[in-house]
Amino acid sequence: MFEFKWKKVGVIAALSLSFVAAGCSQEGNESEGGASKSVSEELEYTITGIEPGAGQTETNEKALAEYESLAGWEQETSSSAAMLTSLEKTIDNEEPIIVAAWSPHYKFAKWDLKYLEDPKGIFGEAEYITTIVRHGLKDEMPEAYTLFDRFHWELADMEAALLKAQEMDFDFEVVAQEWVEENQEIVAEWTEGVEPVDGTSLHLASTAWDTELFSANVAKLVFEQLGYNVKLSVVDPSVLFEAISTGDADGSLSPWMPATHGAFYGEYEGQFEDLGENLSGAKIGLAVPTYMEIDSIEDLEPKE
Ligand code: PBE
Repeated sequence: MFEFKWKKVGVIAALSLSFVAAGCSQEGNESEGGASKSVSEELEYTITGIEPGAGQTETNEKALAEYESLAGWEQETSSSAAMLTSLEKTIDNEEPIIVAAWSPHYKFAKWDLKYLEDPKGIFGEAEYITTIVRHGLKDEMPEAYTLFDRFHWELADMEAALLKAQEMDFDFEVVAQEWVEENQEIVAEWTEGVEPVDGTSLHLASTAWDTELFSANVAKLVFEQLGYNVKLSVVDPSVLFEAISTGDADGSLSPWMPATHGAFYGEYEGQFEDLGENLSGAKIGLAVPTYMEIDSIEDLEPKE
């Protein structure tokens, strides 16, 4: 299993995006005949997606397959950082864009965005983030199991932490450190009655999106406070489910359900234990800047 620094990935993604952006200048919104182009035409029937391995990338493909209005459309995948760079540039120029979006995420605080209505319910109503642990953890590491079971964030707290991270160059170790210092009451509730351990190894798996990097780094600190020696692996969702199912990793606070990671969850169901949600009120979908006049996925036009 590999580990990597998110910041580095962000920089590489942003660099590769600037090549793409330099290579293709936006066309004006007049077609050759002089008639106004439709939004769909201006978008070149393309949705700006994120990582190929993201749960949402699959869900977007499902939407492309099931909406007649999206027939012939494509999803351009790259990375979340590249998507955000594109979004920022496009908004600066007041041009149209449709992005893979999810919340909680700072993009909704930073820019005026709206989710497109999804009458077919492909993206589901609301998502929650759940905690999963490997089979056997309860008997072998009951203290760790109790902590995994107790971790929980209020949506507003999570949103505040993500905004802060954005201002702090996404240094989630520091953001988590500060959150733990400022929220000792919550940490005390989580750790109440849990016996400290003496250097027991614990392997935490996380995906690389902001919410999860925050919760995983907080969990790591809390486990460390109790004497655990924590290894944190940041991996793709498919690898994460596999790692918990094989027992390679002990637990994770990362899966988004029911829509985002439902397929991975189903594939490994029965091979891990689900301890229930650690955050509710999440959402995924397709979003556009509010200056765009469309409101629904069905307002788009299929490619001829
Ligand atoms: N996300 C954010 C992830 C999970 C968290 C929605 C981009 C995904 O699609 O896998």
